[in-house]
Amino acid sequence: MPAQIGVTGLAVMGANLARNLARNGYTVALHNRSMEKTDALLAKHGDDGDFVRTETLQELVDALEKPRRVLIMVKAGAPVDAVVDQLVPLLEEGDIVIDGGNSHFQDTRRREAALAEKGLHFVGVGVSGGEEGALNGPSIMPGGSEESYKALGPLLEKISAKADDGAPCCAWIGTDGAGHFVKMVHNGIEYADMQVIGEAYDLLRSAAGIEPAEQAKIFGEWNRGELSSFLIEITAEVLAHVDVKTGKPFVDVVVDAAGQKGTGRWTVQSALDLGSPVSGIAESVFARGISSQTAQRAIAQNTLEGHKAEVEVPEGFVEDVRQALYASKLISYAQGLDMLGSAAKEYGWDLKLDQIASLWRAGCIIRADLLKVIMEAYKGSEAPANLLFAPAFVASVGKAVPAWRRVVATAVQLGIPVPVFSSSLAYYDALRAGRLPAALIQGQRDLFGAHTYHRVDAEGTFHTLWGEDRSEISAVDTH
Ligand code: NBP
Repeated sequence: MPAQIGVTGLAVMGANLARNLARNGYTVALHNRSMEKTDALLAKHGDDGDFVRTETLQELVDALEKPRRVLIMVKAGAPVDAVVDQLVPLLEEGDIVIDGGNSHFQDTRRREAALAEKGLHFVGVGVSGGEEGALNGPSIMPGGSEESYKALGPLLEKISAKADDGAPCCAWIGTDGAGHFVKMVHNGIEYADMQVIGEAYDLLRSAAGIEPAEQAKIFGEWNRGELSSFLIEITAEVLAHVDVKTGKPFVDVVVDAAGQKGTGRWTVQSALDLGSPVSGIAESVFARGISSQTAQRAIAQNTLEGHKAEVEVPEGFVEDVRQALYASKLISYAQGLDMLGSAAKEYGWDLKLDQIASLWRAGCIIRADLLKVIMEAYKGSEAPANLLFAPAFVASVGKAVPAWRRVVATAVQLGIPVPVFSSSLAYYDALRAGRLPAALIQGQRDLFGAHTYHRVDAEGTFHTLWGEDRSEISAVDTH
């Protein structure tokens, strides 16, 4: 029987997705550049289902039913181009090439356009959930043509995670690179979500002196309320973990320099291109950057003055931190979803934010109870212009604001860095400010560069003749 799908690239993600497909009843043709991974997979997990072993891409292509579906799971970047270049001459019109790796969405757009010219579908698919998710049900974000989704969607939906209501965490996102874009922003939100949890931990430890084992209980408790999420759950587990070698809390024996593979950075770079203010996500990427500047940090510890204020940690601090965490986390989601709105306009995608929130409800790293509420907020024709304007969040974030301000003020006075707590609060305040100092900036720009400005009391574009008579104003013809 011909295989229904082929997988090339059988490192951890490819192997687990292939096993997931086979466990769900599909015949899967296997291929890897070098044979070791193919044979290791078959030796260890050949019983998972129906696999076809192939040694070359030609054999892989020959093993597939038509239209062929070939899932590429190799390292993002040049390896994807190398595999696509080898595959394309072997395929026929209507075949579907799927890239399930973490490719940059602009690469996906380029590849999609190139393959479309040859009558082939190229589908960039965002897959979240790590190796565990790939095996047992990831959250899947496919882009590409709507037509290709008809042939591919049923397989992907079958192997995806299922939300509480049974809905698959997989849906067609939009054309060309939309799937990879949404996955990238998912990862940006993930960065911010992890950083705000880190800031909450740091505050509880450095300001309130709560040790990791005790904090594990606090995070466990928080996981039963509105913060309930995968990341809070694993935080409790990490904080409870004791290092076997030293008997110390695990977090105390780990070097405090956070790594990154680049999708957070891509989110911020893309946000800058779009003019989208994802300040919390950006601060979370920068926070990892600062943490890794270990040499400078070592000098700074003995050189830079802190001048910490003598302040008492306010009563109810733990609950204050919980509320500040909730509000900051929500801002990260609001900023990420707002960025999706901007991208939809820029790249011509019809992104459905309720659907995107829906398929993040299970399988992926940012899965959280909150996503149900976010999904509801975007349902219907009257979607809010910003997540924060949804009535449920106007109320819940509004309630958290006093605690949020106390926490940020305490952190600043004690010299505890809280870049995402504080920048998220600044974003919230900037959105609601009646007047921003942007008016002054426009004045500066007009003075040094004749960049012009708009007036609050008249239509049109203006430039002031700066110099001796600074009162002189001229209307500028912009046409
Ligand atoms: P890796 O990203 O480590 O890639 C290893 C695979 O790429 C191997 O099968 C290797 O073949 C193949 N490969 C390379 Br490298 N260069 C190649 C080339 N020029 N031609 C053909 N094959 C080539 O694998 P992974 O960790 O399974 O991740 C796969 C994709 O999924 C990546 O894009 C990753 O970012 C993404 N992703 C990973 C995770 C995760 O948790 N790891 C989560 C979500 C997404 P070889 O065996 O012959 O060297």
